[in-house]
Amino acid sequence: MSNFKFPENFLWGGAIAANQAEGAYLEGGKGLSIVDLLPSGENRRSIMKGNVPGFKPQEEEFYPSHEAIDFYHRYPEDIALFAEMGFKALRVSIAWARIFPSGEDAAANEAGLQFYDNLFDEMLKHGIEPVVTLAHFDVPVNLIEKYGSWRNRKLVNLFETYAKTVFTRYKGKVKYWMTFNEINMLLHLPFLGAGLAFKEGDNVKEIQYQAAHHQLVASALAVKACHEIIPGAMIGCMLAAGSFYPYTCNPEDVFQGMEKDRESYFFIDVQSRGAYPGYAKRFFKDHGLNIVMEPGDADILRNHTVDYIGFSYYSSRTTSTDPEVVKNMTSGNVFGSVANPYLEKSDWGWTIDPKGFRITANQLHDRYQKPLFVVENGLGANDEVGPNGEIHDDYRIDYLKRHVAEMGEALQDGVEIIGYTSWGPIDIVSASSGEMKKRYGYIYVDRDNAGHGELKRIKKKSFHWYKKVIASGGADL
Ligand code: BGP
Repeated sequence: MSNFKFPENFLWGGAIAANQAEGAYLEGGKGLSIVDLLPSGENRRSIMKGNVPGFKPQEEEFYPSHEAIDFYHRYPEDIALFAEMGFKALRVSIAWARIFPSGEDAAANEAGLQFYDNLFDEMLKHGIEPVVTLAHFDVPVNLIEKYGSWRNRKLVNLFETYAKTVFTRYKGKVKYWMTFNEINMLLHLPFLGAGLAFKEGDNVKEIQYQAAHHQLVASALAVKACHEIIPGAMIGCMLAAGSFYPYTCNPEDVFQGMEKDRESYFFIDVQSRGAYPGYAKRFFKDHGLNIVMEPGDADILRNHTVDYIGFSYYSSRTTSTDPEVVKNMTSGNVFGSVANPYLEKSDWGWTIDPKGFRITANQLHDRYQKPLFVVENGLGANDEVGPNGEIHDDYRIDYLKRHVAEMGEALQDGVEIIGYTSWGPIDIVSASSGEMKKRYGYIYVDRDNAGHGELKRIKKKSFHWYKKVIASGGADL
C-alpha cells in the first residue's frame, strides 16, 4: 500500500493528555482539576454533560485519573520507547492545576513547573519535539466552585496568566503550542470541555456560548502572548473534526449537514479568521441568546489568529432530517450522528472512515488555507495478551495504515499537513468512558478498568509497524 513519501520534516509521533496519563493527581503540589472528579462507570457521561453532584471525589468511587498509567513517574521509560519507534514529536498537555493549583494563586507552583521542565528535557534529549496543549479538559476545581468556570469572564485573565507563565518558562524548549483541546467539545460535554456545571433553570445554550466566547478571547490572548514571548513559535487551535455527510441528497439533509459542520467550524472560524461568522450571529439572534462581549474583544480576536489548525479525526458523521432514520440509526457518539450504512464500526461503536479523513483534511484546508496538524487519530480496541506476552493488534495496524494512506493522498491533493501524532501511543485512560480496556497504544500497559495491574509496559505488534512507517517516511505501510 502506497509508496508516497511524506516530507522530510514531517512530525511523526503520538499524543497524550496529562490527566489520562500522568496520575499523581495531588503530588508535587497539584490542585484538583475537573478530570479528577470524573469517576469511571455509569455516572461519568452524565457528569461530563454538566450534572455534577459535588466538587470533591467520593470515597466509594474509582477515579482513573488519580493514578492513570503513572506517567508522572515513569515518563523516562515511556519516552525511551517512543524514541525507539523514531518519534519526531510528542504531544502532551500541561495540567493547569499543577502550575496554579487553585487557578488563581499569587505565584506559580515551582514543583509543577519543574516537572514539565524535566519532561521536555527528556524529550529533547531523544530529539523529540514537544507539542504542548495548554488545556486538555483541565480546569482547576477551585475556579468552578468559585466562579462557575468559563461562564465567568474572570477565567480569561487567569488563563492568560497561566499561558504567559508557561511560555516564559519553556520558551527555549517548546516551539509548538495549542490552546484548547477539542474546543467544540464544550457544546457536547460541557463539564469536560469547559468545567460547566448546570443547575435547574439555567439557560444552558446561553451559558455555553458565553463560555465559548471567553475561551475564544482567552485563546487569542494566548496566541498574542506566545508570539510576543517566543519568536518563531507556532500556536494552533484544536478541533474535534469529522465532516458531516447528509444521509440522502434531500436538500434538507444537505442543509442540516452544513449546519452541523458549522456548529464546530464556528470556533475555528473565530480562531483562524478572527471574527464571528454571520451564521453565528444569526444563531444567537434566532435563539434569543445574549452573549456579552467587551469592547476590545473584536480587536483581540481579529489581531491574534492561530498559525495552524490542529485537529483530531476518528470518524466522519452522518445526519438525517428523517425521524425514521434518526430513530433506527442512532450511533453511540457525542456528536449526534446517525449510523452510516456504508461504514463499519469499532468495538466501541465509532464509525471507521479513512476516506472521510481525506475529505475532512481537504475541507479544513479549503476553508482556512493554513497548515494542518493531525494531533489525534487512532483506534480504541480491546487487546488480548497472548501466553508469551505478545499482542497481535492487526486491527489497529489496519486502521492506522488506511488512515495514513489517506493522509498521504490529502498531501498529494495539495493539503499542507505538518505532522501526525496518533492518539495514545501508549495505552492510557479513555476520556469518554474512563476505561483502561479501550486501548489505542503501540505499547500495552498492564492495568485494568478497576485500577489493578503492575503497569508493566509491553510492545505490541503495532509498535514495530509504526517504527517502520516512520523510518520509511510513510512510504512503507
Ligand atoms: C478525544 C480527546 C482525547 C481522547 C480521544 C479518544 O476526544 O481529545 O482526550 O481520549 O478523544 O477518546 P476516548 O478516550 O474516549 O476513546
